[in-house]
Amino acid sequence: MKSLSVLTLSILGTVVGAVIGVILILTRTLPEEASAQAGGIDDLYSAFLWFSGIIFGIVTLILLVAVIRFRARPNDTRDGSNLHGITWLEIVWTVIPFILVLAVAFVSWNLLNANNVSGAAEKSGQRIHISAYQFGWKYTYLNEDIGIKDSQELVVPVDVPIAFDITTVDVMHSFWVPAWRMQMGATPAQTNYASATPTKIGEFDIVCAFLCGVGHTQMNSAVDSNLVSKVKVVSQADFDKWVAETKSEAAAS
Ligand SMILES: [Cu+2]
Repeated sequence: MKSLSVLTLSILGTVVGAVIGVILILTRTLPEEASAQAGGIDDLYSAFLWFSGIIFGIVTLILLVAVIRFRARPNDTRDGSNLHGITWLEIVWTVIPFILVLAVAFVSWNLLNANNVSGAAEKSGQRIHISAYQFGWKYTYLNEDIGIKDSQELVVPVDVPIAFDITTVDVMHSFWVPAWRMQMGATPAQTNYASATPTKIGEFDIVCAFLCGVGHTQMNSAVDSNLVSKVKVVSQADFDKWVAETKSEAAAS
């Protein structure tokens, strides 16, 4: 026990933590990946989990050994030694976390940038405006050839980049499609932007991720009794059909 140095403990902690990280990654539960951007987000999430596991391992191991090894023995009523600042140690424990946080910010920024397909959507995809309200969502299709206004339903073609702009008519909401790993806040008096390229045909949940009032849970399509519908990802042919039908319905009413 006496021969255990901080370095040995750190190496041991790294090994233990790496194993904990792998267990966390293997046992994590995430929704299915249904957009071109989801894979990158999940990989980054795994990397952070693994890294957190390592830090957890090092800290916990050193803590445990310190508690056991330096505990007060029975009848030992002396005060502990009075330590003043150790400058080099304080610099180390400030600089290391600072570098780690910067690194996390840098890789996250890079990935979010790479995941931004707004430019491609403007050129050859769909542009959709989401208006959030207490308690639901309205969708307006901005491409001129579509022109659907205030739809209660979000239907999008598969494998097409989509640029969303998001506003709210009342309080803060947050538009979240977990399967796309896409979430964007709706902020009063401001327009926010998000984008995604759906890669799977099907219906996926839409969730409001900000507590926005008593009806907050009504903005979650995963709750069966709710009126809010899931996002429908369909083939281009089915999308064209839906657009034609919705337009003729609007014209008839
Ligand atoms: Cu909401």
